[in-house]
Amino acid sequence: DTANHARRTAYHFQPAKNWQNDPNGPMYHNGMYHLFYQYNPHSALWDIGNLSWGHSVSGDLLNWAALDTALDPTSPFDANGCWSGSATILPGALPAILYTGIDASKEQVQNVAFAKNPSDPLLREWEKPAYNPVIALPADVPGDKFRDPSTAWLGRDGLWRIAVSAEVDGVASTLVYRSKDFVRWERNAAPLHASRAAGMVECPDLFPVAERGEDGLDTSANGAGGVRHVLKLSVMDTLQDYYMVGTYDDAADAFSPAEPERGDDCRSWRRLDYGHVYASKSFFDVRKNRRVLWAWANESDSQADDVARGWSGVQTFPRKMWLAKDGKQLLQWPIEEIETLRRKRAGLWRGTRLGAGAVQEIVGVASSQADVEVVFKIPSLEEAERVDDPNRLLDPQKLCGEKGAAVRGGVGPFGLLVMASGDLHEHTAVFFRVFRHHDKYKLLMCTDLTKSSTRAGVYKPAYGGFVDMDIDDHKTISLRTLIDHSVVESFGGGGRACITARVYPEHVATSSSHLYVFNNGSDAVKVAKLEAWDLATATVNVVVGDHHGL
Ligand code: DQQ
Repeated sequence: DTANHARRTAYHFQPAKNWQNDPNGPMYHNGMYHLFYQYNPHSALWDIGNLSWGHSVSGDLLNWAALDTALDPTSPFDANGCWSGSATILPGALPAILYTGIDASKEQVQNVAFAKNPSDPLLREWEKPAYNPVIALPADVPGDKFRDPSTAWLGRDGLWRIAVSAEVDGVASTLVYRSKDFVRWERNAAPLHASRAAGMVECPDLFPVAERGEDGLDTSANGAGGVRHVLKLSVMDTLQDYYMVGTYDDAADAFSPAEPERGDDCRSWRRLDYGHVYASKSFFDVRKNRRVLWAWANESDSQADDVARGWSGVQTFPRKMWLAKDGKQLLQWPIEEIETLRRKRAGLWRGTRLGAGAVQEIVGVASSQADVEVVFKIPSLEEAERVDDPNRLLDPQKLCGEKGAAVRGGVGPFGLLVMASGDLHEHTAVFFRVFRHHDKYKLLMCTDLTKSSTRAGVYKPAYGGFVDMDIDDHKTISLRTLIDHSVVESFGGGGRACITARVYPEHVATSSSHLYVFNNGSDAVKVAKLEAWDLATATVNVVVGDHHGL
């Protein structure tokens, strides 16, 4: 029906139909971007035994053409599923994939696959050598807890390394394997990371970042100085992705965290996104010298809805990722290619003042498919809400739940109302709020979904995170929000805090969506600048004759 059709995204990656989850093996090769993804070719639901690698190609990371599945569960070493993995481009421009197979006896093993014809620009066919698995299940790891090989990196000793997730003696571990030829792999005695507390971790990603500047680095870059590393882990317990910046020593294959005080339970590391994304994976884009991140954002309505729609799951919009000047946090930003989709523009340019209770519509853009950039100026922090008990500042999501967009504050809540019905009955609020504990200020960012849909049975939490910046120094806070039918993906403070949410408003069946800027604090704030663009519909795996869009 119309409401269901309206959920389909216009520029966030989706297959034409069916279930997708983790991004797999992203790479740039021979002038083409490749994205593989966990895919169930048979239905809109996840099916433990039926996962294939879907495969799409793109020249610009915006428009995608769907190819046949690259890997299917057809061999003894993956008969029960081709699970997540990564791509590495071997010397001689030979792309290789390492992935987890669920073998005929339902045990997790690591397999290799090579492009059958590396000069085929589309890399359509993949060969799974009969000598697989290349890494059998170790004796000290349970059969269902050994998976998700990372992209490989080369050490100075000329050996390839990969990280693989495993539970070893009840300890969540990120194992390192080394190989000379990509076929015979040997496990290091010491894991790269281990935590007794975290539960099973999945989809490890270890990658270098430059100490200065926004350029990305090849996954094997290290040593020369000016290089730090990031370890990203996905935690099954919370279904969240966490990361730590640090240094990686390839002589000992050891990772030293920049913030050891956060401990080894990665659930107290930094969050990649405070909304709901999981199983992220990055790759080095040599075409534009940047590191690009993909992540899966699942549906938050019901399985019956997924079946009725015929699809489930999207990928976040590709994000460029680099190290902030503080050397501790990553900055994330939508790749610049999105600007080519920008069409009609609307906005506020002349320093509009938003007094207490202001709600101002941004007329001229249809807010279901848009890109919004806004800069707020905070004239004074005088009225910031005082918090005496510092424990109240420990759980930002809880704070966003208690203090939603409708709860009056001092400095904030101010921000955007997106995907709003004309009567504001339905709206998704993306906003900031400043707290003060003694002489320290804390900047909270929230995406409040409680009013996002009038429908029952949809998960409508308020997501939140603190933006790690000195708000009293800057007195300025930026917000970028990408709106795409059922996705609201926001970047606060220049990409310091990201919140991705899925929304299912009902009004879209019968009317268009509106966009507002608001302030529900007692102190006025200023909109230094607000620009909003209608975005064109990209060609994302569409079946010819089935174009939807504006
Ligand atoms: N999804 C894959 C696994 C991975 C999990 C299976 C993470 O390989 O651990 O679809 O979402």
